[in-house]
Amino acid sequence: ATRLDPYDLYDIRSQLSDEERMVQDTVARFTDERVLPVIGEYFDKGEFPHELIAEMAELGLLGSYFPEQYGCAGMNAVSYGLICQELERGDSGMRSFVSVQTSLCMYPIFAYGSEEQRQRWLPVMARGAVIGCFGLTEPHGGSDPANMKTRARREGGDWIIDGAKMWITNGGLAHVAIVWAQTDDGIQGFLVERGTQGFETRDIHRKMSLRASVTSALFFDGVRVPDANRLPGVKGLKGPLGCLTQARYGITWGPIGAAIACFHEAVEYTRERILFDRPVAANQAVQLKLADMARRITTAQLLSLHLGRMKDAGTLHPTQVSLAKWNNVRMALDIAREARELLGAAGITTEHSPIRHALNLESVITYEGTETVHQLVVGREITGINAF
Ligand code: TGC
Ligand code: FAD
Repeated sequence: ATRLDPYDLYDIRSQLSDEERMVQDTVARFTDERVLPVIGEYFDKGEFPHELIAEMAELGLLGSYFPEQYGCAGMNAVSYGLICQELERGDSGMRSFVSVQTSLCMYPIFAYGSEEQRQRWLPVMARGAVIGCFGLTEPHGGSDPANMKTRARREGGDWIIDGAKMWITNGGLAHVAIVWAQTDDGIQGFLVERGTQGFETRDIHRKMSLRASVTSALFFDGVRVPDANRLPGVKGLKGPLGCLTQARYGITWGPIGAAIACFHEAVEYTRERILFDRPVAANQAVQLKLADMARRITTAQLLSLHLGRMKDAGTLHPTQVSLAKWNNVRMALDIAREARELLGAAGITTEHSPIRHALNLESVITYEGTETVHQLVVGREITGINAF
């Protein structure tokens, strides 16, 4: 029998269209040639590789699934997933950048913005000329965004925003922040441009996770924005939660890439390292671990592909996204830790990827809804009882 691809045991690639395969190959090449040679160093320095933004834009990776009339590539949901997977095979920070720009910033403008807002922002954001950030989480607790303290009050034709947001990806880089604030009419979204008086950002340092990504706090002290900067199409928590469904869908794919990177290193390393006169991979105890990694990666791949087909068919339910976010991030975090262990001492430096991925995935399992939040969403669906 022919040998299977160890990183795609179910030949899931055969289920992709030619266009989807082309997207995957293009992003894979970008990761191999542009990200992998430098990312360990960026992680060590605690910096985001800014110079790659223009290249990602050139490849159509920013806002990939919005229509061409807004300067975007008009790709489907499965292609967006493959972009996330191949970027996160490089580093979760690269995928985070694209998740935030695409699903948390361009999506609300596309879905809830006016036609003028779409025309003004989407093409420049697709080009990477304008970077966005998404401010939902507040310092007192991110899991319960309904308890929002940031407020926007009407003053004539303007709005005055007061409050703070915490742990905001791209905050310090962003030209524009999508800020969710409580109003007399429920939660609403506002576009706040850098340089607006009373709006400050401060980057968060000493992170041991997502070091190659900018994470910041946002402060709003009497920030005045015109009503034209309010997203008119949505009111209530379903606005930001609707964006999260888009981003979380991509996050079901991303960690598959991180897991494949770790699995790959574990296989190579244990095949080559000779101990007790035989390759480490010749031991049953080691093969059990590698086989188990392959099992979990394959299951995650099938979940995400099925989810993507449902998203393209328009039948996706947010609870289905929660189940896959939970499963796939947990899968990747466990595999990264196990791969680190199989590399022995070599696994503790960023010369190899598993510890970097494991540290990054500690954020991924917390952001976009902690693992517990997603478990409780699934539990509520099953029982009909809200346990939050
Ligand atoms: P509930 O009050 O029942 O619902 C409010 C309204 O929202 C609707 N809805 C959703 N819509 C779309 N997608 C979803 N996932 C939705 N979940 C709920 C719902 O139908 C309702 O609509 P309506 O019309 O009836 O008003 O809210 P809930 O009880 O479902 O929410 C509770 C809970 C805990 C699930 C929710 O608050 C939650 O998800 N908390 C976690 C918050 C979170 O994930 N924050 C992430 C911040 S952004 C981030 O982390 C970016 S990291 C990016 C990166 O670097 O990659
Ligand atoms: P908390 O909500 O305080 O939770 C603390 C603990 O309590 C968790 O273990 C949680 O699971 C548990 N818990 C909470 N409620 C319950 C319950 N009912 N039952 C049992 N356990 C419970 N946010 C943004 O808005 N935009 C961003 O761009 C963004 N980027 C981020 C980037 C990074 C690197 C990180 C780490 C976070 C980012 N976040 C962002 C914030 C992220 O969404 C929050 O960290 C997350 O929602 C959890 O909120 P919290 O950290 O305040 O934890």
